[in-house]
Amino acid sequence: MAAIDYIERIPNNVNLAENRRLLRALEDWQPKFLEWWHDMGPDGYQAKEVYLRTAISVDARGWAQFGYVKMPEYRWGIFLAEPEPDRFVNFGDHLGQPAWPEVPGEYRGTLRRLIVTQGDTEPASVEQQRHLGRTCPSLYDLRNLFQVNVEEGRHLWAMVYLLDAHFGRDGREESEALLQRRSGDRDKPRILGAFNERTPDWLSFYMFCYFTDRDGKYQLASLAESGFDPLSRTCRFMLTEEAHHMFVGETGVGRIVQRACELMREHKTDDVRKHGGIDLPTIQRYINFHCSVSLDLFGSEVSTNAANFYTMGLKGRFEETKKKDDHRLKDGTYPVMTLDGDRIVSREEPALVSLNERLRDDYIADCQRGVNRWNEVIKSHGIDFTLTLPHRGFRRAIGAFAEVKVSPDGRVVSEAEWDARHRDWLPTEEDAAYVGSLMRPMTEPGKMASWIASPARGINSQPAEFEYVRLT
Ligand code: BYC
Repeated sequence: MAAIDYIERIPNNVNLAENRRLLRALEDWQPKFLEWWHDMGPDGYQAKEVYLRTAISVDARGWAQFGYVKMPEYRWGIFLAEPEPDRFVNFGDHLGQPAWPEVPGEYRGTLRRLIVTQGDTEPASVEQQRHLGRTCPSLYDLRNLFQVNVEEGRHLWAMVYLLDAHFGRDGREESEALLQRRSGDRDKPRILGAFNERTPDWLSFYMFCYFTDRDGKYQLASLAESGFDPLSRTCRFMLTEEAHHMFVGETGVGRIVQRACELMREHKTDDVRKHGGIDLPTIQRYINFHCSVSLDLFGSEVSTNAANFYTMGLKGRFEETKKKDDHRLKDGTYPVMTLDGDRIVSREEPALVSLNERLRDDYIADCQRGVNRWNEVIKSHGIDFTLTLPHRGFRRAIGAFAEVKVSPDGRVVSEAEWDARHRDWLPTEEDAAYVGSLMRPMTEPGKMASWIASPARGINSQPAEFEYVRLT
């Protein structure tokens, strides 16, 4: 077999050619990554040409190149956002010190854990989505799925770069372990709950991109504030890609909502299932599920871990540097929703330990904005129905609400009420079976499955009938 030119093969702005030690580590890891991609990446399309964007630089005016690529030949690159000259640690005990180009020895373990937790989500999502290609609603959607998948692969590369470049042998072992855990596996599961759930159909996929990738946005934005400069720069560039994933989620759900509304108008009925659509109450139940799973990803409301990450200068708040306060948070408080018997109340907690909840608040406000846009679609069809986010206490497995049952409108309910009502609140087996029955591939260029409206515009301004994936 011809030798692979890794310097050519791995586009990068980290001087890979001059860092022989790192290059060797990545040369060793890359075939294992490809083996994992082959076994756990998109099923059935590895040999097809897909119209993908590839990151080739970090230039804000044009970092992406579009073209047909077979996924295993995708050029997974390593990019850090341009360094900010004279950057400082902007929060915590080291506030005002120069940002760290290397890992501070005393924080090595904590930092490694954060990077591994972030890195673990990336291959997990590819595993969760690997079978979806076979039931794509259009070539446009198929291409978007694969774009998301290859970029999650690139985000894994980004974290592996940090581990290999800055954590020596431990880092290399963690890089291998990232390829060994498996989403949903009983013996070697992925680290965080949401990444062990199934993504059985395309409605779930869009919900995942909307809700779970948005957790990615908020976690990456907090890590982008890190005093460890390579992590900050890596996350800043990852955020530019993350935006497309959330776009796929928001417009995907939006197009399903739109199609439901069109069918409701056309057939003068709420029962769009008869006409091959996905009804709004089912969409609401999927929202309830995916939002609650994603809310768990922020950790406990009151967390000493979060306080430590902040005090150490490793993980900041969303838009930390824009906030006008002391950036140490030793004295302030923050209102946290919690339980008081069977009532949900707001309680002032020390600001430092409340950082997970604060980030969750930023996230919920962002989630609501997209839901408002879906509701505009419903309203524009003259339909009286409002999609809502479930209460933050609904169906939680992590934090203060994990012990109780909370309704989507925020009441602590009895086991009996939960048992009687949860089928109204969460996707049922019938919902899953019905949505599953719609999952038949539509691969004619420009055509859409019955349950989803066409996108407003093509990728990279391509026309509607563009052949995003060449199947022959
Ligand atoms: N599932 O004080 P606590 C993305 C653990 S998504 C399972 O409550 P902490 C993406 C926790 O690890 C973004 N375990 O929470 C999206 C801890 O364990 P240890 C991913 C959980 O530590 C779509 C214990 O419970 N990035 O990029 O303050 C596609 C008590 O912890 C969960 C990150 O998450 C859970 N949901 O915060 C592709 C950023 N929640 O240490 C990609 C890095 C908590 O006692 N991670 N636990 O053994 C972090 O910042 C923090 O680890 C967390 C948890 C925010 C996740």
